[in-house]
Amino acid sequence: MDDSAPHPVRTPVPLPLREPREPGESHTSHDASGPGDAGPPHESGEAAGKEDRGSPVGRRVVLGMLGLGAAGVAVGGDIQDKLDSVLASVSAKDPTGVTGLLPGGGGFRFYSVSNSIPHRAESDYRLTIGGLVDKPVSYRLSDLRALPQVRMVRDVQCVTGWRVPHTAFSGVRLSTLLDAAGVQSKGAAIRFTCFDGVYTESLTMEQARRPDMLVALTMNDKPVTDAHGGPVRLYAAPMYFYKSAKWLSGITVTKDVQPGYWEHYGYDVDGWVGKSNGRHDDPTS
Ligand SMILES: Nc1nc2c(c(=O)[nH]1)N[C@H]1C(S)=C(S)[C@@H](COP(=O)(O)O)O[C@H]1N2
Ligand SMILES: [Mo]
Repeated sequence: MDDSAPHPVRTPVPLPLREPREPGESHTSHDASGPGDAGPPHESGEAAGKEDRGSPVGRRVVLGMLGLGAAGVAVGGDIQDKLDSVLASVSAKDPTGVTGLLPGGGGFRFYSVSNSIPHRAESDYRLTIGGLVDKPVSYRLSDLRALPQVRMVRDVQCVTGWRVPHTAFSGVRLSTLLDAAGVQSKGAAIRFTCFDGVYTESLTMEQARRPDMLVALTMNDKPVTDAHGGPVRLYAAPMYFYKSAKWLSGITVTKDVQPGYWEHYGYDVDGWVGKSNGRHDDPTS
């Protein structure tokens, strides 16, 4: 671990200024993670006032708890459920946002820019499609499950460097939902919103209509967990993983691209793996 590098989440403002990065990862020129420390203000007042914000205690708890989770892998069982509750308690203590290696997650790192792991019961979940469409609609999870499902296996690539090979996602093609909603001619982009109340993402209409853009209901053939953004997350296969908005709750057709959360901090709006953010990773699909 390289402790000499400034740790991105240990800052005096109540928001992660850039994505937390792996221990030891350097902070230099090809830094794709944003324009530096000039972060915009954070709307969630809840996290801001907490005394233990950014304290080392939070970090120790994260590591300790994740270690506990890793032990759980060996015995199998409801590891993901345990992990979700573990991460929930951890993130309550570290409102700058939590990242950690997910035990049993094959190398996935957990990210949430909100100070929690949002949970939505299946029966309460809704995905609304609106904006410049002829037929705005609100889908229940059961409605989404009843639509044609597509399964894809690709690598996942985060812009901070980590990559998880051969990850399966399945769900409904975004294009299927857009067709059903009837996109109006002036609708040229999509804005995604999330029930964490903070995160947003965007795609152009052309990108959104690609066959490898999914509204994902499963990840590695199990329902998307809370930690991974369940019950429904976006899976933008050919793009860096920040495009894959977790806890997806809204799809709004807009006239122009409205840059998403990380894009306000300098990430590329067109987040093609290997062709953006100054990176040269192998394509994921
Ligand atoms: N709602 C929401 N979606 C999000 C994020 C987030 O913080 N909040 N982080 C993004 C980033 S930067 C990454 S790398 C992936 C991480 O997904 P994972 O936690 O399933 O590994 O989610 C993306 N989608
Ligand atoms: Mo990321």
